[in-house]
Amino acid sequence: MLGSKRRDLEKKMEEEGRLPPGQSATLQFPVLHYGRIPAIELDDWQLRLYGLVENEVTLDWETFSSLPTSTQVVDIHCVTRWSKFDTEWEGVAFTELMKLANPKPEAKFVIAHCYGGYTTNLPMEAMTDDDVMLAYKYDGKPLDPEHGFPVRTLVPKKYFWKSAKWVNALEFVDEDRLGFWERAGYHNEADPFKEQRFAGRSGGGGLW
Ligand SMILES: Nc1nc2c(c(=O)[nH]1)N[C@H]1C(S)=C(S)[C@@H](COP(=O)(O)O)O[C@H]1N2
Ligand SMILES: [Mo]
Repeated sequence: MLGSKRRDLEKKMEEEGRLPPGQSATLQFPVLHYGRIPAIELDDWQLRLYGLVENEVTLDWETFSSLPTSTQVVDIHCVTRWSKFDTEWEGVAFTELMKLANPKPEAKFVIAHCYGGYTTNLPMEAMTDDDVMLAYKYDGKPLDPEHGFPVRTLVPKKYFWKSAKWVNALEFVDEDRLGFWERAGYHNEADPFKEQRFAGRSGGGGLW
């Protein structure tokens, strides 16, 4: 049964230290976002790298999808308390894009901008981690529209709201600027293992 499969997985992940506090395992792939799913044509799609960079660049699909890719298997953790294990993604490493844009030394934060207006912010150190990518395949197939087609950021060490679906720009800035959920009171650092769900609160407490 699904229920016992789920619980067995959860137990195993807990034993392996892969289940963050306050999280439950899911075998599904829940869909969460604010607003509607944008309809994006590959012919119109663009990714802009701008702000404090030596080289401002705008990539079209053809150019972006010919960049070297990497594949990785990671666990993802949503602040609404589900964790999904061993998810497989393919895409372009953030560090690969840095080679094109060449951020200036003053660039300390990165703001991801999305079709539909969603934003999320992260420090450069978090973005340059070797598991951060602009993912365009999940489980060997193009992303589904509801999961961010054609491209999303993937920052697996943070709660999943920091992984921006339908991304269309990365802005490099010197001072931090809160994104959509961060302005609404979510924790700016968002480390699931420290249970950084909400600002001004280190533990899980309250709202959920
Ligand atoms: N553009 C955009 N990206 C987004 C969101 C959003 O509302 N808009 N929601 C975030 C949140 S809160 C979560 S939990 C994940 C959910 O990703 P999924 O629907 O692929 O599971 O997307 C994140 N990325
Ligand atoms: Mo979320």
